[in-house]
Amino acid sequence: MRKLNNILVTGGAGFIGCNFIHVLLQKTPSFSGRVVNLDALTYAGNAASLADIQTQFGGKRYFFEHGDITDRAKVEEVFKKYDIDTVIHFAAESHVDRSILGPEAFIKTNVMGTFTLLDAARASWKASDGSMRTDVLFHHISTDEVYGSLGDTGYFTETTPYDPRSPYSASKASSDHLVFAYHHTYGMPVTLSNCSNNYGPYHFPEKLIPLMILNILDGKPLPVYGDGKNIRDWLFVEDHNTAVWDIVNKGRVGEKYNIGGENEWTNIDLLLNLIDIVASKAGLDAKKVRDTITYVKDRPGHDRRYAIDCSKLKKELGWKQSVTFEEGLALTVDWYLSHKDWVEGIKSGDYKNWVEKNYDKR
Ligand code: NAD
Ligand code: TDX
Repeated sequence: MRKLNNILVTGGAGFIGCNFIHVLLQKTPSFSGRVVNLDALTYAGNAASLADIQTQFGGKRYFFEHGDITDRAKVEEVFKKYDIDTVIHFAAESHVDRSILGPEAFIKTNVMGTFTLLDAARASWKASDGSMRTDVLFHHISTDEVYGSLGDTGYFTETTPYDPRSPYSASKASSDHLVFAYHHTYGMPVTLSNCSNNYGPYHFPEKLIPLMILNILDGKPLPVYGDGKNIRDWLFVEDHNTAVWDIVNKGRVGEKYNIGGENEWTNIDLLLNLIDIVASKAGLDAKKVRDTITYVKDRPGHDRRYAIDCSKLKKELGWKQSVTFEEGLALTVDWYLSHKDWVEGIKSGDYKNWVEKNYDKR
């Protein structure tokens, strides 16, 4: 029986991880355990995203550990200090464009970091007879990008061969292989999920949707890569996280599950839709905003289309999306309009000082 008492969330100060911690601690009454957030607070990590969690649960059910997943001694210390029985591994370098400009950090965090966590878990989860405990779980968060790029038809399934094409997706593919290697070789109980593009609150504004929302509000150009016809499958972040929780609770050990929105959009159609939503909520002239669309040089190796078949997750675990794209985009735009402090903190860079200003007062 899985324990799920002391959960180590890596990368919990990032976009999806911080949403996960909110869902788990504030909206999951069946969970009464502790959450430890191990995060290096890179440029993408924002401790202010968890300020309410710190106030409500800090030192009782929520613990922040500032550290790097490649630091073996730190990872071992965390396993021991909190008696970790479950790992939910979100931490990663996550932006494709950054991986093109500087791949090394992606190899270090996504490959070496995942290896370090797996190996520390293996050492920590040895039973007294030397075998691997079976009441523990390592859940790895991965991406649909490991499967490569689709043409006009077809879907990624769990058996689609890996064909990563960017340094980011290659590093994630590598981490996926390491996770299953630890399962097959050492008997580590693992599950893995490959999800499509997420959107929602706390999304760092280097990614398409938050970047466009903020640029529309600031009257800045809206950069569309290539012909704007690349297709992504979009899923509201809370729906990703309920799927993760279902897999962690009920997923079969040694299995992978695709998670998706079943919601494909070309980038340009998505942007036109977003312009209408933001313009109507912020009182802007949508036509004038459309004039700021600027086609720019394409991303090298830009994958054309991603589309996920998530029927295994739906059939086996009974998960489904709870929010339509229309509802999710409206919620997201409202969130950015009503969280000006969070946005300003990022724009000014002040979010980087949050730890010094707040956590050190504990
Ligand atoms: P993010 O970039 O917003 O957050 C990453 C977090 O990891 C940050 O808090 C950062 O500080 C932390 N981190 C980075 N390197 C670290 C290190 N060496 N040690 C400890 N912490 C470190 O990323 P995200 O969008 O929240 O993505 C989370 C996970 O989900 C990633 O594994 C990503 O590959 C995967 N994923 C993301 C999407 C998406 O649409 N964003 C879709 C599918 C899968
Ligand atoms: O300014 C932009 N203009 C533009 O046309 C940006 C930032 C992006 N794009 C395009 C590129 C993609 O076709 O929009 C699409 C989405 O781009 P991103 O937001 O960078 O996401 P993507 O590259 O699809 O990857 C995301 O989804 C899968 C996450 O960043 C990954 O971490 C996740 O694994």
